[in-house]
Amino acid sequence: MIRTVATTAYDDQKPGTSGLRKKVPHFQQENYVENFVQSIFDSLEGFEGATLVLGGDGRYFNREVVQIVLRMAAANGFGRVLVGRGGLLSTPAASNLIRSRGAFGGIILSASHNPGGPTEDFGIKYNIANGGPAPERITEAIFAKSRAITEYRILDAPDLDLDGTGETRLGDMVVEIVDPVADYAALMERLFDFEAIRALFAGGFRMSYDAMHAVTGPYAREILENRLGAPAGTVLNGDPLPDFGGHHPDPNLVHARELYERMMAPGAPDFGAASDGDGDRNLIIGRGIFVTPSDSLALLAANAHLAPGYAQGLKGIARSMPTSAAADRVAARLGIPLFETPTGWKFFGNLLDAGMATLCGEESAGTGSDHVREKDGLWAVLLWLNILAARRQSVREIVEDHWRTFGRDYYTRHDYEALETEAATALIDDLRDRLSDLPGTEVAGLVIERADDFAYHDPVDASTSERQGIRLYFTGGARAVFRLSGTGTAGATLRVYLERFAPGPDGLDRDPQEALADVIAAADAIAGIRKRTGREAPDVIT
Ligand code: VG1
Ligand code: CO
Repeated sequence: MIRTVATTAYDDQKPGTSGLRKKVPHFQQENYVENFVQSIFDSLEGFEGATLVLGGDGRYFNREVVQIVLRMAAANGFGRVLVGRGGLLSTPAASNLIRSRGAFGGIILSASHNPGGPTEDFGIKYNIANGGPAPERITEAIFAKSRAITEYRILDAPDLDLDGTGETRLGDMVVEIVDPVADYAALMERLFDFEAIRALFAGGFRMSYDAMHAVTGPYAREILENRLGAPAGTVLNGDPLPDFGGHHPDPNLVHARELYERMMAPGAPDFGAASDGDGDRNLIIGRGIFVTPSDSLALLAANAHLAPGYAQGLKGIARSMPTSAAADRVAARLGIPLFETPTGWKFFGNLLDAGMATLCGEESAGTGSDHVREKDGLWAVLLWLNILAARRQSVREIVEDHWRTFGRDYYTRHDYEALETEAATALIDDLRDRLSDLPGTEVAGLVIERADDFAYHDPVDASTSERQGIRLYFTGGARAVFRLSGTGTAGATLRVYLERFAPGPDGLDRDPQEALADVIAAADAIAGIRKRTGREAPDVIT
């Protein structure tokens, strides 16, 4: 029986950089999930009888919300829901399923790299038919609906058993439980030279892949160990856990510390990698060398032709604005366009759909291509493996060769987490107010040449997105960018992105913090970070 339930609107269901993210107890408020899911459906048209893809990263509350979404999808008229076994789907695997099965859209349950557990984070995101995150036009409509909602529709039915595969029915709707890994692994086999990678492993190449007790464990075991012949034990922390073992499933030098130390120790494996909670980010570490995500994007672009899926070359490269200019140099060399977009994968969708870009990347350890419409952690790891198999050089040799060819973009990001929202907002607002006065200012030995607040004009649909980050360009080519995170769930997080280009051939092997010391000092002096936040140092440096 379909029930229409009266409900009261919440005023805080505004999707951020990547969906709605809140603490679990917040989501557990009466009808909070139902309101948001109904608001998604109410923002869409024409899904009667159509297919919805559903899955999440397995974090605490995933299973309960899967059951709610299933009953609501049935009550709202979907014809079929494809759900990953156990309610699991990595974000890129969900994107692939939406595309390959011609679904109307998908609901992905994840708070990505944020911790999980009864008092930690949860998230809900809607993806459209191209497999990508809903564009701002839709997320704004969802928010508007959520503020005015008065009722939702749900089917009265017991919970479904999600732990087998196959079809069942929920009212008039078919629920198809699929193996979350199979289609995704098949897609990877089409893009990469699995023969060559198998030969690499057979020759004694050693790798450590840290799945961080998050969703990629089963994917990595199947692809790396079963299909590519990497020795058992290559995948570490491979069982998804609702609380990620109590850690942050965030593949950076702070939260993937163990992997980092393993890769820096004597006798380290040849290659280290990790992914995040929902499987869309990647961390790449060679023996004794960390590859910054911005460099990784540039390197992948310069070498992508070595993988069968990209042998035809790239149409263009897109990167988020705070990502370093390393990829720009590769685009220039290849004679292809480079697009600079706001932070968040939703801005790449139009470029990918229009065939204007093939590779995309963000400084936050996200890289991907036109094979899906999300960033894709394992995809990046496999492209690296394909390149290593083709070039038969170490990660260090490949990175240093890249720097010699293109120069090096020294890069770091400093995060100040859980700040008082008012102080953080004031810091940004104040910078914005001073933008026109800043050029010509000298600080920490650097002179500001240009300052602006990034606005993006989408070349495909002509939409505009403003206030996407304050940029300061210094004479000599250094840059500092300031923006507030749109994924946090506690207070505000200030991100400060710092970079400087070194053309080489000398000075290519400095420590980034040291190479950027004056830019860091200038950023602090101009924005008054320490003074305004009361913090002496960033919480996370990547
Ligand atoms: C962060 C990253 C951004 C990424 C987003 C979602 O956003 O900076 O590059 O696209 O997370 O990634 P923000 O607004 O906190 O800076 V994920 O892996 O959390 O879906
Ligand atoms: Co993620």
